[in-house]
Parts: sequence; C-alpha cells; structure tokens
Amino acid sequence: MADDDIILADLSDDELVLQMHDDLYDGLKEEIEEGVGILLARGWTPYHVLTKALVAGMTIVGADFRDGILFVPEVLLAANAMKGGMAILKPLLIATGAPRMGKMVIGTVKGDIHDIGKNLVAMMMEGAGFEVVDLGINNAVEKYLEALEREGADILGMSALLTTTMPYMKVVIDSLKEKGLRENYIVLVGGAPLNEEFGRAIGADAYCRDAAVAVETAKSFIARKHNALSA
Ligand code: B1M
Repeated sequence: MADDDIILADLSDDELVLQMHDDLYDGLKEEIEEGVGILLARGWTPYHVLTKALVAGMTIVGADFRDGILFVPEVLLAANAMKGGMAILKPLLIATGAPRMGKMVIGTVKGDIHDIGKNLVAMMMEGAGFEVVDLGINNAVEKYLEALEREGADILGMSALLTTTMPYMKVVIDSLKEKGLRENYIVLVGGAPLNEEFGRAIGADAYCRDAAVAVETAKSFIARKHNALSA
C-alpha cells in the first residue's frame, strides 16, 4: 500500500507509533502532527507520545545519520517534523499554576546548533514548575554569564551534542569559578555524547541523561539549596 493510502486514525496504537517513526524519518511534519493528535485523543499522556513516538523515532534517524544513510538535509526535515509534534505537546507538558520551583537559564553551547534535546528539557522543566530562560543555540560564555546575572537564576543548564563542542562547557564553568560565581548556581549539563564522568571532570553539579532526569535532578538540588538556607 502506498503511504498516501494509509489512514493514520485506522491504525492500532502500535502500528501508529511505527508509522510515526517512518513519517519522522521521512520528515513528514503534517503526518507527525496528526499522529500526535490521534495518540492524545486516545488517552496517551503527552510524555508518552513524546518519548515513544517522537524521541524513539529520532533515535532511528540518528543511527542512520551516523551510518551515512541519511544526510543533513534529510535530518533537518526530520527535526522539523519533530518540532511540529513538540509544538503540540508543549502547552500540555507545561502545567498551569504549578508552584514556582526556581529559575533556569539554558542554552546550547558555542559552535553547536542542535536544539531539540535542549528544547525538550526546557519544556519539561517548565512543566515541572520551573521558570526557564532559553538562550537558544551557539552560546558564548558571556551570554550565559549575562543571562544568569540578569535573570537571578538558580540553575545553569548547558547542552552539547558534539564531541567537539562539549569541552566548551568547562570554559563556562571555569569562567564562573574565576569570577567567584560558581557557588551561586546549580550547573546541570546534558547531551548525547556526555556521561557522568565527563560532568564530574568539568566541575558540573550533575550530568542529566534525559529531560526527565534533568527535572528530577533540578528538583533535588533546589530542595537541598532551600534546606541549606533554612538550616
Ligand atoms: Co547532528 N550530529 N550534526 N544534526 N545530529 C549528531 C549529534 C550525531 C551524533 C549524528 C551521528 O553521527 N550519529 C553527530 C555528532 C558526532 C559526534 O560529535 N561524535 C552529529 C553531527 C556530526 C552533526 C554535524 C557536524 C553534521 C555535518 O554538518 N556534517 C552538524 C553539526 C552542526 C553544528 O552543531 N555545528 C550536525 C547538524 C545537525 C542538524 C542541523 C541536521 C540536526 C539538528 C537540528 C536541530 O537540533 N534543530 C542534527 C540532528 C537532528 C542530529 C541527531 C540525528 C539527533 C539529535 C536530536 O535531536 N536527538 C544526532 C544523532 C543522535 O543524537 N542520536 C546528531 C533527539 C533529542 C531528544 O536527544 O539531543 O540527545 P538529545 O537530548 C536528550 C538528552 O541528551 C538530554 O535530554 C534530551 C531529551 O531527553 N539533554 C539534556 C540534551 N541536552 C540537555 C541539557 C541538559 C540536560 C539534558 O541541561 C540540563
């Protein structure tokens, strides 16, 4: 059957999720948006739609990009389709009236233009009641420092997806240290090529494997900070 003939609403949940992985791979934004709407209407939580349909689909794209089966233009289309789905989920993930947990400044580091994971973290943090200031991509150290001070932030979040850009996180942390500001902020880092050891080595407070871990980690550090202040 040709793709044109597939009626997404007629598919079972499992079939639809597989079809969405294909549609993401093919960069079909409208189909992804439709699929997201169908799963939500069937009672899926926004978080499950995000992880099972979108993030899992992007993992397949990533593997074929790595193996030279997909190239930048195709991956850009896939990323665009993913963003279409994320735009629908964003307001649903962002709880209304959640108590203010703290403020995070987040951005992708200098030299790096990957923003999907960072956007997901920002969304999930907002959903958990954090105020988030998103600096976007390609951030030099000065941009982080200015924003942290201007916003009176509690948390600095940095994202890097390239092995060549992840060392820049250390430049930012070292700069905070040099200015005597390091202890003022909880520094969380994330991105596919990082790991806990790297996080420790550059002097971050924690490495966060994914957006859900970022939320839990931020919550526990904020709770510790409040406890320390009230002791
Ligand atoms: Co790029 N890319 N890319 N890419 N890209 C990767 C990262 C790569 C692993 C692909 C591969 O070879 N398999 C590879 C890096 C290899 C390496 O460094 N070892 C790579 C490369 C090489 C490149 C270029 C150099 C390609 C080229 O031009 N020849 C180029 C670099 C451009 C630049 O940045 N200067 C490039 C370009 C692009 C596109 C523009 C085409 C596009 C980005 C579009 C966009 O973001 N708007 C793109 C994409 C989409 C990818 C892959 C396929 C997918 C990334 C993604 O969005 N994943 C990626 C392959 C991969 O990672 N498997 C790849 C989905 C996202 C939800 O996951 O970002 O990991 P992730 O975020 C997770 C966690 O990591 C964590 O939580 C998120 C949600 O759970 N997390 C954080 C992330 N940031 C966090 C911050 C936190 C906490 C947690 O702060 C507290």
